[in-house]
Amino acid sequence: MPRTLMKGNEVIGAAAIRAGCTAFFGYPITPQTELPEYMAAHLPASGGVFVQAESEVAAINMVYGASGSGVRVMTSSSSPGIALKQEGISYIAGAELPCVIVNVMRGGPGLGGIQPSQSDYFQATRGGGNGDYRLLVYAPASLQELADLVQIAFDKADYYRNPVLIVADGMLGQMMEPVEFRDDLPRMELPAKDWAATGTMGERAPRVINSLYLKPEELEAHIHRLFVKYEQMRVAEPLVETVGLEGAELVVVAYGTTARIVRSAMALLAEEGIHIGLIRPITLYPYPMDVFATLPESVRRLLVVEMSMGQMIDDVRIANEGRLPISFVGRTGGMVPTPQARRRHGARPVGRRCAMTVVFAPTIGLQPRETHYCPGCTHGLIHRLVGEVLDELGVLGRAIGVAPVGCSVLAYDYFNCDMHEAAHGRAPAVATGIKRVLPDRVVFTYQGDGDLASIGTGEIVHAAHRSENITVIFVNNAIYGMTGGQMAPTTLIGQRTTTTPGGRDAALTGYPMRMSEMLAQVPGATYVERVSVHSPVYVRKAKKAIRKAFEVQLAGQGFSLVEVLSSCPTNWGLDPAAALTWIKDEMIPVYPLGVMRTPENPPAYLTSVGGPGRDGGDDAH
Ligand SMILES: Cc1ncc(C[n+]2csc(CCOP(=O)(O)OP(=O)(O)O)c2C)c(N)n1
Ligand code: SF4
Ligand SMILES: [Mg+2]
Repeated sequence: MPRTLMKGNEVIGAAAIRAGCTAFFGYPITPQTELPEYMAAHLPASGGVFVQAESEVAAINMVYGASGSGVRVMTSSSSPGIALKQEGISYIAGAELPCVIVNVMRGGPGLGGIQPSQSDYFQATRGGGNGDYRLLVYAPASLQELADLVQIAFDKADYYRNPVLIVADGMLGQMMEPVEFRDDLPRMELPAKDWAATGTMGERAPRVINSLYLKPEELEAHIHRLFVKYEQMRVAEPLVETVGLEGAELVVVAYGTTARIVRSAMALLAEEGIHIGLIRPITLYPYPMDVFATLPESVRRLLVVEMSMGQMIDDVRIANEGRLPISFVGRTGGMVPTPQARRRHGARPVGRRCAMTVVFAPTIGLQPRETHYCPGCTHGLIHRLVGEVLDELGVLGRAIGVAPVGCSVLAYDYFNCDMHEAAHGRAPAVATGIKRVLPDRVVFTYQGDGDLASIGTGEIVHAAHRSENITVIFVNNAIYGMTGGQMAPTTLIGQRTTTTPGGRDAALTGYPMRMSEMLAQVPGATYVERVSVHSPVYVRKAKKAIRKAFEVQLAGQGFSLVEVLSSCPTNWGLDPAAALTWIKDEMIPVYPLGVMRTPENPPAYLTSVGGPGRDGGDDAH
């Protein structure tokens, strides 16, 4: 095969397809989004299936279903998304299903940042979810190794009937290198998938894909069986690269991107006549313990280098068995060590902020900040409307907002009130917690369409059902803005996005979700209105609706939501003016504007379920 210059995330997709992967289920998250995008563009053409799931939880359970049906299947994500997948990974390991999972790691804990990190080592090597289980974990350091290991991973997964995890990081995912998809990779004799539940077709006894063993002695026997195979892995699978151990007094232990940086440092030191060695684990589980027992006499000290606060160091301690002193150098939070090991604590990631000229008086509902939103984006305008309403209602001091994960993730920088930052989709649950313990505060969420209508559908539906006395500002721009323009549940039929490159096709990806219409059916939803901000007259109407929603909360009447049709010129590929026209011409016909629920006119059917909302003031809960 010729060598091709490719990006890391795309290499993973191409290698998986070569390995016979016919199903991919994912959810957008930086810095791995190019991988699902690659699969969306290439997998269907090679006869496979691609589904952009509504969340990582759904994606990993789609993997469970496809793997249990006997096909080669893959999913990928980045740290917070892999955290969400842990329940499913534990079930997949328990049911002994093969699959390949990719974690393009970024900094944590929590939402963290999007820069490269290695701080999911514990999560990767200690199981990650509940129960006694292990994954085979590969940590490539180059795109060629990534291409090879992805293909090998599918064989290993089938051989051991176990998930195989590949950990990369944002740097490997984003970098470009020449890659050859090799035909001479070591292949394995693989067992038949005589356990797959594909339908008996009346020709065999039923099969069950399961991880439930109610009798403790049966569960123990099952786990013992799993551990026989982990023991086989422990003996057969450790992979390690060593460089320059002979004659070295200092040996560095590093994996993945960090090992590349150490190689550069070694070259720089060699120019000064200093010789150090490198141990680069390629499998993180099983850990290559044996290499530490056979180090040359010259070695006096080990130095562990990681992009974390020191997670692999525990395995090095176990492997070293107290023979040599161990030191540690680590950068964390997305900081990458340099070959010169120079610390540049002052350096900050470059954002998308740009200066704007103030042309009208600001509201005190917002803080005087430069905006990070793209030119022509209407997020900022919607912020202003909310800020003005909070000021005009005189509730700024007791307002508490909840920001989502999306382009408005930095909403806490703008609103001039207390703010919480929530996990992706969870803002209505966070708002519930706040409102229940501080019932006299004015609590609102500000959420995008991916956040509210995809990963967070459960939370918003249940907050409305409970008639939580909160106000939701739902910004529908028909796309995932922040992650670079993937399909959202609200994307229009025919609309091109990076995961629907041929235009959204209802037969494959379903129909645009009309959340306001859905939520207006919920008994506990007291006030629901859809507005737009594509021209000044509509902006005024939008402000009126936002004010009404907060008034409903202040009257203690329960759940209020205003859906605002908003622009994303950047990902729609339109200039700001054309984007506003697109809202009018394309979005409004699909998302008609208007009031769908008010406390004054509850629909007749609600009498049978006890009536909507409540009254009695804003401390009614
Ligand atoms: C658990 C988890 N999964 C995925 C992501 C990546 N992510 C960040 S923002 C976003 C989508 C945002 O789209 P939307 O809610 O429509 O807001 P917009 O950017 O369009 O305003 C996603 C998927 C994440 N941060 N956390
Ligand atoms: S990507 Fe889209 S939604 Fe995000 S700030 Fe830019 S224009 Fe606005
Ligand atoms: Mg959006």
